[in-house]
Amino acid sequence: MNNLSQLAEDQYCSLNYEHLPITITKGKGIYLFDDRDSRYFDFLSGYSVVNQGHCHPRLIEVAIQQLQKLTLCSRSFYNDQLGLFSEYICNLLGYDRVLPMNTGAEATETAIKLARKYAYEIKNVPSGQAKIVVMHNNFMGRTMGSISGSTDYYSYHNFGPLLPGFVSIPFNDVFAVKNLLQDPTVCAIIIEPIQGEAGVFVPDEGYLTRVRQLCTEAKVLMIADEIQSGMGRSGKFLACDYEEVKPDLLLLGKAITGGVTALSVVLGSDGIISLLQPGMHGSTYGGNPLTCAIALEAIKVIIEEKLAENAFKVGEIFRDEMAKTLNGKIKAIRGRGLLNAIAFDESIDTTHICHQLMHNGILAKPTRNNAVRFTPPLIINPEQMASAMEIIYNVLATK
Ligand code: IF1
Repeated sequence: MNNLSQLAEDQYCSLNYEHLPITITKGKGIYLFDDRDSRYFDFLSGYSVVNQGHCHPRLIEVAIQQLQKLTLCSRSFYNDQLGLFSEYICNLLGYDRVLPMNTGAEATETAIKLARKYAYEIKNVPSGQAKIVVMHNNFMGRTMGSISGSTDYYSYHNFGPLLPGFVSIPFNDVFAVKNLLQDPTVCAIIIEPIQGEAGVFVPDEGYLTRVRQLCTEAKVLMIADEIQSGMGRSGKFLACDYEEVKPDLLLLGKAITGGVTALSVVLGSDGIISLLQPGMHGSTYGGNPLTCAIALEAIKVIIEEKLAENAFKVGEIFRDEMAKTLNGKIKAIRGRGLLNAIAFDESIDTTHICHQLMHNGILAKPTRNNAVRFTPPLIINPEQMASAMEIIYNVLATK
């Protein structure tokens, strides 16, 4: 039955999303509630945004306090939150500077601009010839630079002319990286340490280390897009932490504010981030005091509540238990921490699976390559995961 808000959304809002037929009215912790007050396990987390759980009390409290003081004043002036946030995140992750934007795509665009500045002003690449290496099946966002590096037809089709200067290679292929980095016009490589939308692909052990070494040798910027895999989602604070690899530019977004406001950041050395001087880059909302106050608290929640550690532990339970259900329909269980996906045989309709899961109290969404992502908030405990897995098992067993 369509309710009034669904009808209004269908009639007046853009049609660029496929919905499950459900109207969400409330979120709390690992649960979402619909307009009939039915409760669901949220196994999407807003696409890995509410890692801290929906409406985490510490985040709501900080937001309320800041809302009553100052929400935004532009970066034409200092504000009393941006410096505190900047110092905290730079010291936490070992970078000199942070450039605040709003969406992940804006962080990607900022990284592309920094990479090209680096090419022409530091690496001496001839003007206009800078190349950026991207991965097949990447997802960097929906803006023109982001989709110009995409290999997904629906992401770039009929949006031309696209930005030139992107070369795509297979993910998890060291030789492809080695070969391409021989080209002196290559200035950067953008890589998701775990490919999320592609279907949750974890690279071979040592791959990130080799990419780091090759980038260092070729003076190419290693840019890690941890917008989805970061903030504890992978079972470490950053997915790069599994190999203790430090990228030259680190992109974060999504869960950096736990879903309360929008914030993305680009972290890097002073020498790179300072390539953008006044008048070269900016954003109306970038670095606003409301989102900085919330982000500072959101990161502290992940650390103090040991959410990455919990994701590591509960994620292992999920993969181990679901692997026991491996049957003809399930091709693979992939992931790290609580960034997991079940890949199905091509004969299985993953959209139908997600509808069945919804009717049984679990909200999840498909990824590319006929998989369903299972990404609950990182606060989920083993008992709650066991209850959710029983539902997933029963739905999959009947398919
Ligand atoms: C949609 C996907 C996930 C991202 C990575 C940058 C961005 C994203 C690794 C851009 C954003 C979102 C976008 C949203 C759905 C969701 C998504 F299915 F699109 F691919 F999570 F897998 N890098 N991913 O995952 O960040 O500009 O959205 O803040 O466009 O449908 P954004």
